[in-house]
Amino acid sequence: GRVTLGAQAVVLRGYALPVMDALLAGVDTVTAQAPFRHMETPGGYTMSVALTNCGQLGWTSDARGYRYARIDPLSGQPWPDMPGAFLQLAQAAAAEAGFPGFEPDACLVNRYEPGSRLSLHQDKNERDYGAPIVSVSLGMPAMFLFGGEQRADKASRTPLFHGDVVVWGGVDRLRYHGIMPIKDLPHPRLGSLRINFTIRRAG
Ligand code: MD5
Ligand code: FE
Repeated sequence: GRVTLGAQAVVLRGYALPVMDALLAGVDTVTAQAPFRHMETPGGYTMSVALTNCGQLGWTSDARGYRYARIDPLSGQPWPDMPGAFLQLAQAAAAEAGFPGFEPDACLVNRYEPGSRLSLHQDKNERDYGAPIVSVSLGMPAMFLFGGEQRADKASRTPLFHGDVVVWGGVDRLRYHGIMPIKDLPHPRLGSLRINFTIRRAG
């Protein structure tokens, strides 16, 4: 099924399920080379979500700010390659949602434990807002908050489940969004974890 979040934002329910084994193998390959870690925010907090990246560019945060970088600050090495299954799924989902020709160069992988949350924010570190962002949810469910272009705009709530893919672009690309604190509803395959990866064109 398809759930409309905005004029150019759509949830494709269960779209990733047919390739789930390849996606989970991809997460394992990436995290073996670039482990999940809790980054510091410029404001001095430690993020409750742990993250890593794959692809040419990786999103990082530290006391100096948020940015995309070619080198993993933990290993001093380039981020792992983006698994082919991530790229193929993202390009198919983007085309399905009206964004043909998506050429991503970055993938941010988030790991949530019970209680982890992501407060309302905009994704503004990418160079070109013309490209969509494709998000893939694995494991425990989450309540996604989707607001407007101003932080104070009222946010709607949509649950995201294992295998759901969401595509955002165009007029919805700069809307505030976040994830409510995750409830402990263990998943048969991932246990008490939620993993979300977002495939982007950052550079
Ligand atoms: C997550 N991740 O589930 C969330 C939501 C992030 C992030 O927000 O920045 O890693 S994925 C939904 C998302 C991603 C990018 C843009 C928009 C939504 N959006 O414009 O609404 O870990
Ligand atoms: Fe975001």
